[in-house]
Amino acid sequence: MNASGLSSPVVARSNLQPLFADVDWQPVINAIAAADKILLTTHCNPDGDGIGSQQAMYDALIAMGKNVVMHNFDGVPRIYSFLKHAEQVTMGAWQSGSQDADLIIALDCGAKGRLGMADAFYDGTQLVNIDHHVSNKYFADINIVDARYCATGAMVFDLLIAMDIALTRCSASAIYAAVLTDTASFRLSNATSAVYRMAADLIDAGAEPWPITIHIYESQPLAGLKILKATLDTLQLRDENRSAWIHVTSDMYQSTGADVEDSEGLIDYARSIDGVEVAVFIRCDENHDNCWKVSFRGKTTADVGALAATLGGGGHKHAAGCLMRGGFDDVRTTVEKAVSQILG
Ligand SMILES: [Mn+2]
Repeated sequence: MNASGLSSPVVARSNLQPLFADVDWQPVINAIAAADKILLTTHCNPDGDGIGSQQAMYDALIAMGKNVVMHNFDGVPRIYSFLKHAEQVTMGAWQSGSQDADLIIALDCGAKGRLGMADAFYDGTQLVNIDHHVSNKYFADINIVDARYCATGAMVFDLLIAMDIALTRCSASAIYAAVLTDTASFRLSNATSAVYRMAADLIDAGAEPWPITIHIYESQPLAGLKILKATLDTLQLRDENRSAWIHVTSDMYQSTGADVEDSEGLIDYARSIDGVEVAVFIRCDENHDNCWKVSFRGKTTADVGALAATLGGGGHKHAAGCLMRGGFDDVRTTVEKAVSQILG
């Protein structure tokens, strides 16, 4: 996709309908108007919604002539680096005083800790929280939290309309990427008719569905397929075939040349099996020995968020996780017991 150099509005603003006309964006609009320098950020281990929302906001704010910077603790995943302003994102831990923004806008982030910055980082800086997670902690000075939205990117769509900022090919593509990923390619129940209408507006503004899909879903490195193969070899079913288990050890990362990003989404294969209610993915923590990241996915009735909470983690009903320490066999046994209990 060639998104560069095309910033002229394609869709007349007056033609755009917000998804939800009752959201009061005025506090955010006022904060943006008053700010000299704005920092846009999203959660650790960012997904397409976090990155897409950030990219679209950046595009809109620089069009307004604002001084804007972007910083994510974990930067931008490779598959979203095609978005026009991705290279502007800085990454890593920032210490107190290392940013001089007077307004921070956190996008798609349910809790302050998930931004990955020390608390001192925010000293004296106004914080805005724009998010669609039902579990949002309302951690900011201004909180626009609305779980009716399928994606934070869809909230940015409505904010741009409220600010009377036209969509560009760049912002439309970024919002499309956000919505594409958070609706599982417009397949989840959050993909309402209004979301499809918004997608049509985005396409009219220059978002190209297939090139964007190629970047996000059809550009896997070979190592990604190798880790998929190795991981599927670990597949086991338990609990009368209602739980599916896969894992990745550090040896498997080394022998395939894959990294953590390559193993994102592998758990979906485990969940996809007919009759499986809970999928479990255990992978080594790349930074710590004897430390394991355990991900859970539920399909229908099982509440894996509650399950993860019993193991010291958390999340949503159908997607959750926890961090566990110890040898693989011990961790696995502990998790097996917890899963068997909720599948009772
Ligand atoms: Mn999201």
